[in-house]
Amino acid sequence: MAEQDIPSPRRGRRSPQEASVDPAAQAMLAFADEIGASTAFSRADTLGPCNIGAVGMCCSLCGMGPCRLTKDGSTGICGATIDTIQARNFIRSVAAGAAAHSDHGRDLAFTLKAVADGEAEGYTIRDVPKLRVVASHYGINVRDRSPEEIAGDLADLYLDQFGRQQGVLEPIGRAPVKRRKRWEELGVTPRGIDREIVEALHRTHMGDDQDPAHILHHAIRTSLADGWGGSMIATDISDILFGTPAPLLGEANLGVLKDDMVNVVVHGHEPTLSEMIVAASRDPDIVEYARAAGANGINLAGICCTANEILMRQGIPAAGNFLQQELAILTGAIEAMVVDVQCIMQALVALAEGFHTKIITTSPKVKIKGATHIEFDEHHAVGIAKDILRLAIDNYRERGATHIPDYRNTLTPGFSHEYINYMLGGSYRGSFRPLNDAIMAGRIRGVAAIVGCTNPRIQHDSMHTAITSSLLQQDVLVVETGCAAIANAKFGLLIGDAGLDKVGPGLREVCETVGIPPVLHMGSCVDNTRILTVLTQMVEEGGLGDDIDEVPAIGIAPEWMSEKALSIATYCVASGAYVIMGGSNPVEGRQDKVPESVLVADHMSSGWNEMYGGKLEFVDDADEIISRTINHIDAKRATLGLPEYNPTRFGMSGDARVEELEALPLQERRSALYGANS
Ligand code: NFS
Ligand code: SF4
Repeated sequence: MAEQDIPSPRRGRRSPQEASVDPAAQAMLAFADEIGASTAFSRADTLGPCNIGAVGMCCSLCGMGPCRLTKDGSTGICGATIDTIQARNFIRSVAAGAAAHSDHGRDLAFTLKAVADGEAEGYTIRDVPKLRVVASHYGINVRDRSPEEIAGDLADLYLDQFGRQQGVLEPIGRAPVKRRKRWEELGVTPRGIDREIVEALHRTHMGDDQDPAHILHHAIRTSLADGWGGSMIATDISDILFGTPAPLLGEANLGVLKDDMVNVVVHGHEPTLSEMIVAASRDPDIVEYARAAGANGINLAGICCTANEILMRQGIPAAGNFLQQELAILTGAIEAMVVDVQCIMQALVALAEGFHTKIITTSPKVKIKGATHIEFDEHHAVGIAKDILRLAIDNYRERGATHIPDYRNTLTPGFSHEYINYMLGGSYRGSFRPLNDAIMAGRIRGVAAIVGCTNPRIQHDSMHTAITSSLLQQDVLVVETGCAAIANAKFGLLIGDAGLDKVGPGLREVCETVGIPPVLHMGSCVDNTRILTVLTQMVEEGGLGDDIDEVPAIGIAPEWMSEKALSIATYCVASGAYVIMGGSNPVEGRQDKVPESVLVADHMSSGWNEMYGGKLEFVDDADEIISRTINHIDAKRATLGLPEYNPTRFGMSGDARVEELEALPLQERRSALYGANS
């Protein structure tokens, strides 16, 4: 068919199958075409990325520009070189990402403080043991004191981390000793969270820091203030207030929406509001109010990291990841989409106008023109949550036809580092020993953290699922957070033994013995700090080196899009990890004929590798990511003197052998078990 003959909505556009590998998303994209609705997918098709900006060859930091450095040797009006521009753009992204995570941590610290002071109705300290463990890290007296007293001190200490001017950020003390020493020697130990972020902005104002390596050095420090600062604070306090996750049963994908119920989708990041909405949705008065409106009750579901927060603590289903926020609206089944901060598309409001769905913004920091704003305040959370639900219920009668795609899968999320420790050894001898032993013996080849977003420029979920499946077959244990975890949950890789036939024999044996899925869902994106903690505990357990950069582990964000992902990547590198980002490469642009040019991409890979034992690379091909991952893991094994990975060494897993035997006729089974003469 000639281009001009293709019916207009499809011209120059990917088919639903090309746009996503998720059948639910495909169904909704087909429906979007049918009704002529625009989505991020269709907009990505019609609006190609700027080929200058995408590769970091454009600066817009002052009014003399924007300057496009497309010619070899060209500079900005001020003389800024391409390397300076790339380093400046990069650190600005890291600063924005670190700010987003850390401001989320700050708000949780304020909530903890309000709870300690008895000023936050509805909230309690649900995990007192964790509160005591965390407070003890910082030398806060936990003996003979009430949880509220301890929480008050911890909240003060955490709030103090943001405005600190000097010294060392306190949570840094939780990193391995060798790592902390290295940071100190290199001068990247963060002082105060806000200070590092502000300094990143100051340094990149027109006419400041113009040495690319020097700028990138501060990018490391800024990111550390996120990973070992703001994000870690967010994870700690979320666990203390809402409970440390442990495995439970959940569901993921758009099929969790219900035709006969009031569907309320919570989308964004902070658990403070979503936890209250969960509680309010179980309130008998609210349930009765929903029934009076003719519905069979209230059905809550999450999108993005809010989904992860309430999925792993409350078992509330996830309707989808980042790219499914618009697709959820298209079902016509959502009475209210309640959003707080981060990863919320402005397009939701215009899209929702075609349906009855109300978009409700709740954060004092985030308003969207045309949305309903009901401001959240942790001092009156219960009442606000109920108001929001009543509004949703009142909207139920406005609902028209629905198109809920019947796809969902079960998963077992909730693998906090505390739970991993417990599951490997039980209450009395909880430890990482069995994990370390399995890696040392080669049953588990290594560990990969697959994290981050989905991005409409990449076939939705395709890289996440392809890389995860391949690594599992090669006996790599996979831990996941964020939208990556939701992606693989939808494909059934996060549930008990369902996916074990697709897993290598050594890893399968470990999963069967311990009773875990081969992919461990560790939470939201701020919870990537749980991965830092696991790596630290693996190092402290012994046998895998004495610093994080020696562990056969890797971090991968195959479909990244947000600046938070760049901050996470940078703090993981600074902590000693090899990190591969799929998709677009913001430091790709080069001027090959500039001899003195310090190429930013090279600095992030070989330069940082020398300094931190970790490196950052952008690779857009799934097979290439897989082969670099395996090579890296095997090289780390070799350096540690561990036996070379051999998939046949341990034979089949016990369960796989049983299955094989059961398939044999009785006589053959006997001889296989007891020898030919039996
Ligand atoms: Ni992470 Fe969570 Fe998803 Fe990306 Fe956005 S939801 S904080 S940034 S898109 S993984
Ligand atoms: Fe151009 Fe320099 Fe201004 Fe950037 S800072 S826009 S390179 S003049």
